Amino acid sequence: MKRILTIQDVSCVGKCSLTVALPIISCFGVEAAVMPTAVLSTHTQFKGFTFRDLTSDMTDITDHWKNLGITFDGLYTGYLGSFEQLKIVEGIFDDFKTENNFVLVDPVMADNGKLYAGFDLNFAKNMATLCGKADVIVPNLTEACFMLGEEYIEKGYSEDYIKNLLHKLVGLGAKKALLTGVSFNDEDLGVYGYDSVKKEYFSYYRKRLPAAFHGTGDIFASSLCGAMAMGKDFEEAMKIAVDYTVKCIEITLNTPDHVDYGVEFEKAIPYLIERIK
Ligand code: PXL
Repeated sequence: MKRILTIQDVSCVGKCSLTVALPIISCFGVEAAVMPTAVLSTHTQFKGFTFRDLTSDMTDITDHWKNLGITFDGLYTGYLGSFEQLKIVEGIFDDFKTENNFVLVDPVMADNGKLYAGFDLNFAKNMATLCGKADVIVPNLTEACFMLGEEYIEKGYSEDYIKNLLHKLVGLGAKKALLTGVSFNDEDLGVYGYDSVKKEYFSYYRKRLPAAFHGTGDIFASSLCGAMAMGKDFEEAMKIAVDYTVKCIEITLNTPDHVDYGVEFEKAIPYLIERIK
C-alpha cells in the first residue's frame, strides 16, 4: 500500500487540515501517516481558539521514523504555524524526499486578499522558500501574491496576469505550480497551472457555484495528494480534486442545516470513490 506523510495542524472542530486530509486520503486506498504541528480547539476563523504548539515534538518523531527506516511515497504539507516549523519541514523534505516520491506544498496562510490570523509578509517569504523545495505547489491567488510580492487582483485580471504569477511561482523552484480559484468570467471557476519541466500550461474549470466555504482548499489539496499517490497522472489527479471539491460544495448548498465553518465533504465520499474507479 502507498503511504504518504501529511504535515499540518489538528483543528479539533473546523473540518480542515488533518480532519479532512485523513479521511480523504484514505478513500484513495493510500495510508495517511500524520505529523500534527499544533492542536487548536477550532480553526483560526473562530474567535478565541486555543493553540497548542507541537514544534518541539517534530524532530523526535522524525528521528524515530529514521531509526525504523520508514519511507513515504509522498510528503504533503498544509497549514504550518511558525518560522521554526517551516525550517523543520525543510529538513523533513531533505530527509524523506527520494527520486521516487513527491513533495506537495499547499502554502496555507491567506485568502480573499488577506493573510489569516497570525501570519505576516515575512512568513509568506519563508513559505515561498519552502515552496521552492516542492514538486507541486497549490497556492490560491492571494497566497501566490503574498509569496511573490505581486499585486493581488480580485477579478477582471488577464490570462497574462495568471501566467506571470505561474512563471514566478515555478521560479521559486517548484516543478509544477497550480493556482486555485482562477476565473476569467462570471460563469466559471477553476485551476490554472504550469509544468516547468514540460513547459506546458494546464487548466480545468467548472461552473462557479454561488457560495464559498472554508476548508475547500484543504479538500482540494488532500484529494490531489491522494490521487497522485494512487498513481493517477497529474492532470487527471487535478481534475479529480476539482470535481470532488465542487461536489462537496454542491452537497453543502443542498443541505439547508449545514454548519457554516466547512463543507459536507463526508457526504461526497461515495462520489469520490466512484470517480476514482
Ligand atoms: O483551512 C486552512 C486552515 C488550516 N488550519 C487552520 C486554519 C486554516 C484556515 O483558516 O485556521 C488552523
